Amino acid sequence: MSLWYYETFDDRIRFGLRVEHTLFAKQSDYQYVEVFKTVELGKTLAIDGIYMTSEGDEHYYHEMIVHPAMVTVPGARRVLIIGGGDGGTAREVLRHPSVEKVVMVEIDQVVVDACKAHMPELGSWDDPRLELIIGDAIEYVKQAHVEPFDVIVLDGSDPVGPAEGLFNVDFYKGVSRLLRDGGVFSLQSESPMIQRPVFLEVVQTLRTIFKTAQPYFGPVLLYGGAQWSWTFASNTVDPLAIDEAQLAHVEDGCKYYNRDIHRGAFALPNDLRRQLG
Ligand code: SPD
Repeated sequence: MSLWYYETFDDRIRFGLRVEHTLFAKQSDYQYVEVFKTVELGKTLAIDGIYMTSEGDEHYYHEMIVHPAMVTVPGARRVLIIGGGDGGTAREVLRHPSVEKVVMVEIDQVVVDACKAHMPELGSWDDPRLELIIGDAIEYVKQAHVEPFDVIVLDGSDPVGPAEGLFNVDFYKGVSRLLRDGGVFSLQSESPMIQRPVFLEVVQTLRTIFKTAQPYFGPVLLYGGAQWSWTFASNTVDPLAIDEAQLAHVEDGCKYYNRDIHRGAFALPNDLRRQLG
């Protein structure tokens, strides 16, 4: 007998992985959290039927959501992570020695506990620079009175369930309020192939708030097997202006990201260029 786990995209596409066994499954106050072992990608986290991360390909996603922003802010010291409960984004941020403080606001303790227990290699949970706040990031960006951040990373799920409110103009305004001048906001912005309307909307909405919002692209097999996107938003920073010192600290330790990937990832295909105007 074989067991498969499928993510279904609006009843149009199904992406499946063969499962060896389940490690964890629990309904939290917010969502259904599962960790299971797949043949192709090893231990895998899914939430509400949506693949989140896997030990086999998490490096593509986490390196790409973090480093393009981090290497363009010389001496980035304070970083806010919204979501990111599996710990992979924080791990990549903490590889930058300039970082003194990472605040991570994740809504679901169950996700953190499941990943600590079953995918502990994803996180750098014991790093004293990491402050984990279990709470609602929507309220945090509205209300927090803290020193502004050099880099803010939004590592959320698709725009359904608790992540829905992370995809709108009010939320992005809150992020902009917490970002210092010269800071960068990076976020996952869905698949330009499978979820193009959402992708376009994210980029276009960000462009109403930030002077620059440039999508960039890379592979994440787990997300439907198609191309994935992240977006770099800032009022002052050019995404291609890499700070060599900042890059030097992390480039050799990455499995996917490097300076050539950085430059190439921002290339915009003609159809998207036309659609984004
Ligand atoms: N389609 C799923 C998108 C999920 C993006 N975030 C995943 C969390 C990895 N840290």
